[in-house]
Amino acid sequence: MTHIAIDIGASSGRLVLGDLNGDKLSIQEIHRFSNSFTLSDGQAQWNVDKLLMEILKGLEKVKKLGYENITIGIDTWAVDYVLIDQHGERIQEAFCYRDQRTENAMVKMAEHISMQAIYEKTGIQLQSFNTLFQLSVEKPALLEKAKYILLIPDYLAYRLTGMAVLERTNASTMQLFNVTEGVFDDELLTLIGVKAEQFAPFIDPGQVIGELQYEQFKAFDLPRCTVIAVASHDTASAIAGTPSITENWAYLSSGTWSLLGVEKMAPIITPTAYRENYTNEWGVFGTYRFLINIMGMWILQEVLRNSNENYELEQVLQEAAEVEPYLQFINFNEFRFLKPSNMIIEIQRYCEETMQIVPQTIGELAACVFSNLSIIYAMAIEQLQYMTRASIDTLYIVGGGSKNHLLNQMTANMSKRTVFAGPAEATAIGNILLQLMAVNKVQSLQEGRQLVFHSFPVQVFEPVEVSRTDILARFKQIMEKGQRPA
Ligand code: LFR
Repeated sequence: MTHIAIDIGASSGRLVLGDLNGDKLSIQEIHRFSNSFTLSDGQAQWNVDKLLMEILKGLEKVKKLGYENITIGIDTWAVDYVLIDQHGERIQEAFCYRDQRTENAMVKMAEHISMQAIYEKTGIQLQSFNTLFQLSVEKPALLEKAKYILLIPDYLAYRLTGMAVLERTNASTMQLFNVTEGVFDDELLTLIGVKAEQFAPFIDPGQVIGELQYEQFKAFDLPRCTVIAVASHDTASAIAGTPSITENWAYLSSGTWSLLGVEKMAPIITPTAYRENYTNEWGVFGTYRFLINIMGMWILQEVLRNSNENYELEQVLQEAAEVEPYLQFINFNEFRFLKPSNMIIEIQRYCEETMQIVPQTIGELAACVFSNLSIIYAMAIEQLQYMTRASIDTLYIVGGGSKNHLLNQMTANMSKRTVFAGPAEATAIGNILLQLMAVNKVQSLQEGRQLVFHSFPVQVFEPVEVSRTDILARFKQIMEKGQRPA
């Protein structure tokens, strides 16, 4: 039996084949495709039909390679959803969490319930794009028509199998559950005019969702395919696939977002966690991901896109390495960086407004992004240590961003911690691990992580002395003047 991870991020998707041979896991990318939200009438929406089509194309390639019998697991970003009517049809296109429709949703909801009360119930960070706030601005008539509200990976699994489920690691990001009891919060549901029955039944990672419905996809030459529930939230998969073999570790899942946190067996819901906006997302096997969302590689991706040049990462890193770092201090978690019309202009404007040197070249812009991300990461590690009252010695950076060796070194320096970087494909690997656990080829999360450590290269970055105190103080000065975060 062969296992295929279908891992779809905000900027690309891939089908990855996992092969367990003795005590080594190897992966092979079978199909890769681009993904992005599109603006139609100014609204940011996903093309979920294209995603389904790419999955089917990828599965055809799997069959062509001679694999007749497979399992698949699907993970994507969180919070976004599709409304399905009673005939199983989509009621409207899926909105992207970056769409501006939720810009004032938190302020509006605060007229009925305080943000702190929502946090205390759900343990989930307050982000204007969470499903709770997206549903609060949805047209009531559309919501009423919805038989099911399905998160994106659940929707894709539904299209493939006809089975509607609510996978648990992704479910908590909706901000509709009581974090400890794991049941819907009635007050929140009532506030947004949604009923608990409009969500499909829970499924845990490792359980079978269903078989692919071949009759519906006759035009495609597909293998026999069982769809398994994995950690369908990409961040949950990435953390499951983190090769953490030391004690006292934190993780940084570095993709479009940077998710920095620790794995806990219980949520941490304190005034500090609320103030600093740390979340307690449900992870695999009863774990909690206590983490903070940092704007991450999105900033670089947008800078590169707006530069209208086809830069390779290595070229950008080389140019950035030649520029003096820590020349500008920017809190990239401010709302203005969530979806500016032009990231380069937004960064330059910020620098002008705060009377800092304005970065111009791609090297200067990238150095500015990496400098500030390394500061934000270092500060988050200190906060985590304080809030968890546990020491953190090592940071595991996984995901595409772990290839950024310049930023890895800057992060080691600023945080004064050893950084282990890689694998870049931790999300797909975590997805495959859960499938291996479903078929009893791997027995525990710990065994899976050992397997990842021994199977994939992990690069070590040791900290080098920098004038850290001064840099941090200057960053904090800018933060105090700052605007509200996303
Ligand atoms: C990362 C991620 C984050 C989530 C954000 C929006 O891809 O899933 O965990 O906060 O996207 O869904």
